[in-house]
Amino acid sequence: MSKKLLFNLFAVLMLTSLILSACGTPAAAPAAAPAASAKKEYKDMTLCYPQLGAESDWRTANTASFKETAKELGVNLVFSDAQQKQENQISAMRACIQQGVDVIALPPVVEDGWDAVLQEAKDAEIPVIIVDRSVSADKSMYVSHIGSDMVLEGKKAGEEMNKLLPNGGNVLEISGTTGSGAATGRAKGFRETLNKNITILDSQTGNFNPTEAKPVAEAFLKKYAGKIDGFFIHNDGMAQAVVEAMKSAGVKPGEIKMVSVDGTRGGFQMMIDGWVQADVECNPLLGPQVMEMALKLMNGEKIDAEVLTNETTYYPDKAAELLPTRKY
Ligand code: GYE
Repeated sequence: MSKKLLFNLFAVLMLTSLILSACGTPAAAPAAAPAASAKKEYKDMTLCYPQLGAESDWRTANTASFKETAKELGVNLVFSDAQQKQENQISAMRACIQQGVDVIALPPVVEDGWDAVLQEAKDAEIPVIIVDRSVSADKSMYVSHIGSDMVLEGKKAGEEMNKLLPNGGNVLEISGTTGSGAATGRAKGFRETLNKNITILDSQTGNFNPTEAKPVAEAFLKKYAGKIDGFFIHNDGMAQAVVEAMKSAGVKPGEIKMVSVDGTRGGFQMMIDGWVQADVECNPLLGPQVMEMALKLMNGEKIDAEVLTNETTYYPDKAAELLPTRKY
């Protein structure tokens, strides 16, 4: 071998080792491949859903949506029912953090009081998606909120009442759970939209629950007998309780106008029977969307910080035709 050839060979060897050391060891390249192929799938997901309770048909449909979707996709769902108590939701969340779930989806019963447990989830690096009602905690404490625009729902209800009582009148409100984003938002939007010639005579909570709303409705019908032109009821289940109370008090369908929220089958039936004149839709079927968001988070993908559900208002004219198509 000539001296020149030897020198050239040496130069090539040096250059190659230089390039290799600059790029890292050759073993580094194949090491990246398993990471890319380890994209998480639904079957790898453990999702915590500390449901707030079972107070309404809306809630039952919401629970079913999560359970059915999890089953279909093969997601391991850690489900619990807090029976409307925030402390139960918080302990369920803590158990999920302990267990090391992948994602927590939280439907908060009320808006305030979540900071500590949200911080604990953050410290454990478990992302939280707020579902349905909102929280008052800082936006940095959770990844996203998906649900309805409750203020908008209240505004829609106010517009319907304005149309139903063009000459003004007196209305009564039975609101949802005190301190919940759903009740606060609906009450706010309603007041912002209501015409000046309509007076809210009284407002009491029925906790989104028909059993609790019934005595409130009975007391209202007694106390304000002959003075009531309209009812704004924060959900269909409580509106059904109002119908029962009106029947007992001898009020005929449509004599007192009623605007309700949710758009459940019960709501559609009340429209068919002439008791409810407008039902503002609120969609509980959030399971598929939430699980899609959770999977994205598990794969390090970005998701929107606020996802609002698209909703409409239903009226008696189409109620009979639409009732068989309703899923909840
Ligand atoms: O309207 C009511 C339920 O938070 C939007 O909660 C939800 C409300 C819904 O109990 O029926």
